[in-house]
Amino acid sequence: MKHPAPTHAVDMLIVGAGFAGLYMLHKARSMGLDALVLEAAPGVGGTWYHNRYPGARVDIQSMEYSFSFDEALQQQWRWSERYAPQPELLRYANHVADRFGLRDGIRLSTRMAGAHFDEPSQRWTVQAESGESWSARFLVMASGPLSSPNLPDFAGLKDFAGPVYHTANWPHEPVDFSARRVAVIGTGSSAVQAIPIIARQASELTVFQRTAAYAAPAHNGPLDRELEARIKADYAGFRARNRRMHGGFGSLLPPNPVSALAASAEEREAAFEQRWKIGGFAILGTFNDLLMNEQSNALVAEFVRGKIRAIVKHPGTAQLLSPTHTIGCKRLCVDSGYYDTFNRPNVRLVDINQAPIERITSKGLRTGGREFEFDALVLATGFDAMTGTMMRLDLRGRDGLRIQDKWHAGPLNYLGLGIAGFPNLFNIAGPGSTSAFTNVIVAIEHHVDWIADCIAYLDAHGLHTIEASEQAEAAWAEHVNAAARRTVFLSCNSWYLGANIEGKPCMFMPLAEGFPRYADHCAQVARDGYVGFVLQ
Ligand code: NA7
Repeated sequence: MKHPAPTHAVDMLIVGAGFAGLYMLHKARSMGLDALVLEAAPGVGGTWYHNRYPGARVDIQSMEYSFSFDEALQQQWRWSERYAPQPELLRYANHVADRFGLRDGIRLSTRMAGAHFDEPSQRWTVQAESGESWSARFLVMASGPLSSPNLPDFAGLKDFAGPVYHTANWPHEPVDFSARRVAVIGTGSSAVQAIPIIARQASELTVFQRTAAYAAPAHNGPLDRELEARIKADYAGFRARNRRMHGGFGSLLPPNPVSALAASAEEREAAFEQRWKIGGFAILGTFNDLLMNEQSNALVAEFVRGKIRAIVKHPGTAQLLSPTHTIGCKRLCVDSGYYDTFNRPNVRLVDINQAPIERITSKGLRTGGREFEFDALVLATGFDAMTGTMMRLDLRGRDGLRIQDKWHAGPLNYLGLGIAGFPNLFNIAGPGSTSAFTNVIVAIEHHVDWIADCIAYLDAHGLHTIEASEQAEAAWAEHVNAAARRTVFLSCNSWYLGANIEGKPCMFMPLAEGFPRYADHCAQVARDGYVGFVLQ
């Protein structure tokens, strides 16, 4: 990165105009700060701008996956479906940008290249790929935990003669798969949502599966207007109750506070069945230890495998679709007809676990010595999650410390919010916080409010910088690890661990202790004068 003198000075530079960046900008302005958002895309919305693949929708119910910071907004906005589809979420992000007059604080189509901390001025110099640069006292990374698509280095990918799509970078024009032979690589959440729709359009669909996915039915449909009215009668109370839930959502149906091992086989079956009918993540709250105890986990995993066997008619396909890892260890998918899609005559499933993809050819791909031909290829291969975006930047803290060196063994930080050596840099919903384990909008609002309080504290005490201490970071890394060890989350190769990306250090990144405990912890740190941080 070159070092021209910054052309503009702001109090706060925010990276990303997804939900986190929008709320951070609004909050910063309400504090009288001069803030600017840089957004690489030509529109706001972050995740919901890019992930336009067929069937893309949120897996937390719309009434919960929305901002709570403004009563009029939450009262007036009306969701159409139980789980909002991507276009509606994108409209919501745009509505928020307009409603709060945020557009003039957002530079679209402006990708950040890097940022260097300048010791003499104690400010960040932030550079865009365009060459423009800004000087900012605070740098807020609102770039999202799932924003760098994972494009595996398949041999021969460039040789493929047809179009190649990535679910996280989908074209803006509708893609018409009718009368086309389509291949999908990957069977995570994105694939599970897209496959039933692609299968209805395509003449032939081949799904290449490395790891079978657990999916619970969404039972999506029009939003229940009675439920909406009930929630809106006391939306603030509903939000507060959700914030006391482990994942920041689900207060309408709290987890059953008993162990699966304490119930009889009949009781368990009936309880699982009841929650399966409700749909979504409800099944994982049937008992209180399903994600903590492998024995209990095995019971619910087998219940879901039983559902797969009941839905999928061909026993060999049912077997291949039946996951063998712990359920919930990779994020549970929430589906609409995924398993049933494999009953269609135009859909086939190919195992690439035993025989990985050898190469992509001009006409298709080769695996296990077999050739498969198709006209279009969909990569549903996920993300370089939680750290991918920051690790691609030329981000340098004190003494030129590069983020790539700082995080070579994993994303060290304190509370997920601050990084030693990177003063006045805050990371929203990143590693070390409950992030992806939470209703992410709850996580975002919590982080933005915490950052705002922190800045107010600095100003009230005549301080200029805040920075995590290395001791606090080391203790926090152990805290995050210890929380993961109390769960089943270390038992599979998930993106939580970085295990989906070749060469990425394996370190459990999100904090699994639950949002309420984490929020209490952050509040305590603030009450104690930001203990664990160095303030100057
Ligand atoms: P995921 O959940 O990471 O799924 C990616 C899928 O792609 C998964 O089935 C992977 O198999 C597969 N994959 C990744 N790389 C390869 C290679 N090299 N070869 C074959 N298969 C591969 O991403 P999604 O976009 O579906 O969802 C991400 C999150 O977004 C989700 O958790 C929700 O929070 C929303 P693997 O399991 O690694 O064997």
